Amino acid sequence: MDGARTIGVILGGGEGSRMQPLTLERAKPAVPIAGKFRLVDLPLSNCINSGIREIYLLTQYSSASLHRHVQATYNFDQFSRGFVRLLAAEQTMRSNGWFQGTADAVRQSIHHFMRAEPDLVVILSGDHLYRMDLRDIIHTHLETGADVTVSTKPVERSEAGSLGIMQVDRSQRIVEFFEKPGDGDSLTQLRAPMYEEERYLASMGIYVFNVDALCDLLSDSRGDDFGKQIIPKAIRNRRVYSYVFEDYWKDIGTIRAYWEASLALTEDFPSFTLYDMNAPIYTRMRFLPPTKINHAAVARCLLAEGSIIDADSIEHSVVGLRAVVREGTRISDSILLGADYYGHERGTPPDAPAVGIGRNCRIERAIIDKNVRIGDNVVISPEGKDEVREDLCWVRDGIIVIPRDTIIPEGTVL
Ligand code: ADQ
Ligand code: ADP
Repeated sequence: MDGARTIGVILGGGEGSRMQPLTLERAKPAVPIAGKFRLVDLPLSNCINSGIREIYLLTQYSSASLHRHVQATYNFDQFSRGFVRLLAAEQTMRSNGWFQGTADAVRQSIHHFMRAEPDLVVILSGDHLYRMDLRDIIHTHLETGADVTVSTKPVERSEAGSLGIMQVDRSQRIVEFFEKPGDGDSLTQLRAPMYEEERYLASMGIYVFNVDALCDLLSDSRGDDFGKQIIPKAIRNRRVYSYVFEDYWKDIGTIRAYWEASLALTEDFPSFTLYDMNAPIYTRMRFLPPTKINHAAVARCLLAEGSIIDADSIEHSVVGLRAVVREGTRISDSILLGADYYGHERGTPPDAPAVGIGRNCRIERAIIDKNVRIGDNVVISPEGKDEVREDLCWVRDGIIVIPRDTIIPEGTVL
């Protein structure tokens, strides 16, 4: 890494409340994406493909599911010094045992990283869909002699209000930063000077810090968030530069963003490709059989392995691992997260439908979480519904979500 010893620190997620019910029983980084991966596989793969093999993953709560996934997937061979270490808030107990924000998460865990004696600390978010060669930002960081480099992306006005927006001088040094300025007039003054149309330079929440600068900025206990306090403070006292990233990048912190980004992967030529074998996305090896389509009209779909499909039609959808869809069922604009097993599991009521989706169902604009059992003739659609939070379904952002392990009896109309 240009001679600098670099570690990666992934912010594994706060409460994840905007992703509920998907995050009711699992940490946000463990949320499945693209049928077979988990969100955390993206920053982890970016680190590994960029030669960063000492990685810390900070989580608010140590979910068993995240542990299993990381331990089963990221085992480096004994001759490389690589590891992925999970650090959960409760292990570093402050008064209430929770990280107060992104910077506080790093502050409370920093003593673990310092043992690795890094020169540079790359801080990444756990809920972004993108592919980035981190060697490029590190190279820029070293070349400019920055204390901190913020990865930035030019965005339209419609997106700018909810991101950290900055102004740079000719040398790309950041001179002003406004965390989530909203839609007000202040935005007009922030237009990115080097872009012709109305575009703004947004922080991607990805930072490279010289280790001394990071320790110093976190040393007093003021400022629990990078965006709100630490980056503005760094701009006042330190050399902070922007590194512009022009490729695909999406923050997928809400149900809507998750649904849109997932379905965008089914386009003929998606903006984010899963097929770049120079920088593959790693995940757990499962040794599943191929997906079997007995009967179905399938178009614009991602199908993960181990599924059995007898449907009438599946369109513009993502079908996860071990999904079972039975005869006559029509699915569109939906994400099925699949299942951990086939058929009946011990402990489920004997008269409950088998795991998967029954016959002659209609499912649209839905996210069906794992191990859901849907009987025959069920209709699932968000059409005409406002926000709902019930046992059988949640409706958020115009999408209907069926929580994990839910049993939906035959004939139910949701
Ligand atoms: P947000 O994404 O809104 O803005 P934040 O909610 O602080 O910032 O989360 C950043 C990342 O850290 C996310 O992956 C989140 O899950 C994780 N995280 C949040 N709280 C955490 C905690 N207590 N412990 C561990 N992880 C936690 C930030 C920047 C903006 C920038 C956007 C780009 O502040 O300036 O524009 O990212 O997405
Ligand atoms: P999720 O994607 O919903 O977070 P989990 O990670 O909990 O799912 O489950 C993934 C895999 O781990 C499945 O194969 C499941 O059967 C298995 N599994 C679930 N609970 C346990 C457990 N307590 N011990 C061992 N394996 C488990």
